[in-house]
Amino acid sequence: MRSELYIGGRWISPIKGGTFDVVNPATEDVIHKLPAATAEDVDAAVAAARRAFDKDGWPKLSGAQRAAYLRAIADGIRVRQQEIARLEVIDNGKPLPEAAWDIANAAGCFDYFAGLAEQRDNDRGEPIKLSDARFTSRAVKEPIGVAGAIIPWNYPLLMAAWKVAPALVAGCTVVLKPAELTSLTALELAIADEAKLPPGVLNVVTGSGSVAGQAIVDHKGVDKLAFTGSGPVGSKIMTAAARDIKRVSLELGGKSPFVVFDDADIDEAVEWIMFGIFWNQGQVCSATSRVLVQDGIYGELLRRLVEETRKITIGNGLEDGILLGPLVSKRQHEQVLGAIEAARAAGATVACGGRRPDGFERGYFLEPTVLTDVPLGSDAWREEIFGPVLCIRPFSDENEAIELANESRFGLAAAVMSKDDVRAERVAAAFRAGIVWINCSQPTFTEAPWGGYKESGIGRELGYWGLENYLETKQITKFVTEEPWGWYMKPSEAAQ
Ligand code: TAP
Repeated sequence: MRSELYIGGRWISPIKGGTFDVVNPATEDVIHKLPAATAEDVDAAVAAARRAFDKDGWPKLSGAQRAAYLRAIADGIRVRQQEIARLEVIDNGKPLPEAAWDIANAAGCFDYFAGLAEQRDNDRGEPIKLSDARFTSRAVKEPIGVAGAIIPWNYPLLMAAWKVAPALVAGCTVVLKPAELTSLTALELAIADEAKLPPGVLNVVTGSGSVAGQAIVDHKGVDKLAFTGSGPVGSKIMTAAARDIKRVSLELGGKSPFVVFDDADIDEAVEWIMFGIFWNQGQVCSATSRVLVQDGIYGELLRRLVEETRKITIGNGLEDGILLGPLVSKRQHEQVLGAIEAARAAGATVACGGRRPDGFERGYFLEPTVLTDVPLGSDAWREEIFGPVLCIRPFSDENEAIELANESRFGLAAAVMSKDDVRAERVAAAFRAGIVWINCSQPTFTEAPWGGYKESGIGRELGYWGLENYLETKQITKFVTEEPWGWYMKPSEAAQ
């Protein structure tokens, strides 16, 4: 396990020398200590990133040259996939197969953006048809500059990859701050070192959001902020960015609906519903945590859902056959239990789960939970719980389902299940959400845009849209005629 900051291509101790504990959420043991960066360390990281961008030529490399570095990073991750996945488990708590999936996807993300880098070499800019034939014009894309990437704890390495890979391909340099709760694998991204990435192109600073994160947000040398996390911190970041007109992209939370019509296959629906809320212990921004089921199948579907939910194996993510690990931290565990209690007090019924499982005195474990009779005005129905807690209720017709689905300040994702494709497409079109799934929930592809409507964020990650997050648009206009310009207007022309 790494124990230093990665700045300017070197491993260094923080200037003021503080540390914070790394806790295994399955055992509550302190397993490591990491450096708590302060504003001085962030300053050094930004200076290194600025040098790499302004002087050392990272933005001037060809796409193919940058792609070679990204592919080397992807290979480096793959070579150590199992080892990194185990680090993710002891840091975040997720089951090992899920962690292995994340790490493979992180490597795939570097590969995918390497491909986009190569394609960009053929891009000479988009020609613009002007109304005046004496000029030609084209729009070219250029890197924004130094990107500050601030990421959460639910998909530690994968979230880092989603930001670092497109930023590097764009020609930006990066200062990355992982969440204090899960910094181990982000430091492993310094595989970049073995990939001979030029110094300063990627810098990783560990530390708290309020100190290290805030220092990145406030730093004049940072041109772009890319953030994933909670709405309140996203809002703070956007407010701070407004001071020096920093570019901002935000991927925030959600309370995503899953509408199941009564022509759906019940077993299939149950499987996707469970995947949509219990994967990663429900700590997923796009989790379909509000399920709406048409009344013809509501009773039977709920019965099957509770039956299957009770079968979920809970335990330390390193053990075989575990489907649900602990929540990430004591605070998160308390918050999710608190949200369940508040739901109960508001009138909801706990159909299953809702408490610490028997036999788990240590570790932040929680039973997968299904809540029914959740009042529409309650926090449980409206706010993100970010845990394995599902709210389910019946609906009678399509209009009611759409209305209930869209009645939210969030708009990250939404899902619909029906054998009637015309109806499913109609509902998909009616959803006010950035990611819509038909007959499934949660499949995520590096090639497709990811991001939310309304308070779920601004901008899109992944795909070409993710690359655009790190690009400025420049118009280059050329005067192409031999005719004199004649900047003065003749009185007769001015009158026209
Ligand atoms: P946040 O506080 O939003 O943390 C996300 C990242 O922002 C972390 O790296 C955090 O650092 C950093 N941060 C915090 N305050 C900052 C500041 N003032 N300036 C710059 N960076 C700052 O989320 P959380 O506390 O981990 O989780 C709280 C809730 O957010 C969760 O319960 C969940 O609802 C939501 N959440 C959503 C997502 C997604 S994917 N949308 C992901 C995680 C959490 P430290 O953590 O090191 O302090």
